[in-house]
Amino acid sequence: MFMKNLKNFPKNFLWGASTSAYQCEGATAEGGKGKTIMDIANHGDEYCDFSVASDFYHHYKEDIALMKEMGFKSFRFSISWARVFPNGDGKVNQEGLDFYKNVIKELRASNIEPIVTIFHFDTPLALEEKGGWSNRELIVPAFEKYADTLFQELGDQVKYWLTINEQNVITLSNLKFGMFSKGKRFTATEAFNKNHVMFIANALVMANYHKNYQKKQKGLIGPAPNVAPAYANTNKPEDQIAAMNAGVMRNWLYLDAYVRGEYNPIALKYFEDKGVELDLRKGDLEILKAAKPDYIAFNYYTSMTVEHSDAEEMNKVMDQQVGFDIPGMFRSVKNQNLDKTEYGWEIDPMGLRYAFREVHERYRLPLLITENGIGVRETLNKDNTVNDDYRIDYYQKHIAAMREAISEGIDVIGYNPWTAIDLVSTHQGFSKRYGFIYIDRDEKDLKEMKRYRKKSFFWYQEMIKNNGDNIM
Ligand code: BGP
Repeated sequence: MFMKNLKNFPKNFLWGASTSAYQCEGATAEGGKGKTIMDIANHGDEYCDFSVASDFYHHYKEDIALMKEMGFKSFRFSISWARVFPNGDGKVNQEGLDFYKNVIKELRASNIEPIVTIFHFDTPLALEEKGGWSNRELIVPAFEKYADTLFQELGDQVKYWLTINEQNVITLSNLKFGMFSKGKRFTATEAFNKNHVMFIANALVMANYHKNYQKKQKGLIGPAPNVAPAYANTNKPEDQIAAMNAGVMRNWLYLDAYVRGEYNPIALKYFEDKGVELDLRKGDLEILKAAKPDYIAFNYYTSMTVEHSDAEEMNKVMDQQVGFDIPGMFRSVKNQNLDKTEYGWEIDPMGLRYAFREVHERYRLPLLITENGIGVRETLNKDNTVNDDYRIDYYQKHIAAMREAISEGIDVIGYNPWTAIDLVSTHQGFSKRYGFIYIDRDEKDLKEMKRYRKKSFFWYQEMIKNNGDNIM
């Protein structure tokens, strides 16, 4: 876009795409799977639930064949905790484990590197009913055991592990919408203590992998937050401080704990001022310090633009994914310089380069994109395809920005946008489509669930064939 002398993408760059279990698998009551909080989520009559989704559970071979045809080098997907441990704890469900073994076998046979997320939003219901991430004594050992089982059973075939998807979005949603708790909003003390429990669980799992598996299995492990750069709305100094605050509360609080094993001091000051009582126990900081990720995976959709605010109440902006303002620290506003998707998410390819630079400056670890994409209402045209030129344009610009970051010397190891196949959006049903592959179903009418290649399918295929050399 703006740069001379672009570097090429590395030779073994992981070009692929992403999904998550509850959004694509369906078969929620098959194969011995237990219920998760997503199985009882209800986002209104207008939208479908997650019970059938893209029926990946029954179509995985066909879907992986299409990924192979596109030339994927990697595929990032998540394991449903309740498929492996129906109650979240207790006895392993062999049938559930076998499903993932088969998926991984199919990927390996297609020369596609599996990138596996251990936890992507879908807490087993049996654990949630006993407090979920608020019940540290219950959930931390259960999560450790679940992850350890995956390392033991799948670790010889998996080289890229991701611990927790978007812990920052979970925490900020708990504060603002209660997205993962049937609309129950948590107090700041509750939300940040759940978050702390996740930090501990994440660190213990990473440390276990490093100590007991890494040498033999030669894999890497890291977290997968959602990173959004924060811009100040004006050059007023107080807006610049607000942007720094937003960066901390949206990104660095989480990454500082994962990578440096410490709480960000600005976040601690906020906790103090707001009366957030963190249940920090003896030995916790040692646990955090003892674990350091091998790489940082992050999801990037958009940036945020903010200004100073003394407000006590949450900003009511809901048409923007990143309207996660924190009263007293920053307030999100619209960025007049950016276009938006039809769902109101600002499109900011240069923000991706900005995010790469910030994360690289702070942590100096290899970086992997695990989500990036555009959600659009789409229909199949008469030729059985979708002319999704907007998606091609979106990816073209984001990949160009990533190439610029690589040219600036940043170690980026792969790009796995959202998503390979159409699937159910986290809270806006099946009509919000993100895939390279169209799945012919409506919100309620499942039709035959046939798969069709969108125009972007062929564009991505060509791009991967050229290893991104044609993107600038
Ligand atoms: C991320 C989640 C994904 C996915 C994506 C798109 O936050 O990790 O699971 O849902 O956003 O969001 P949505 O489905 O709301 O459009």
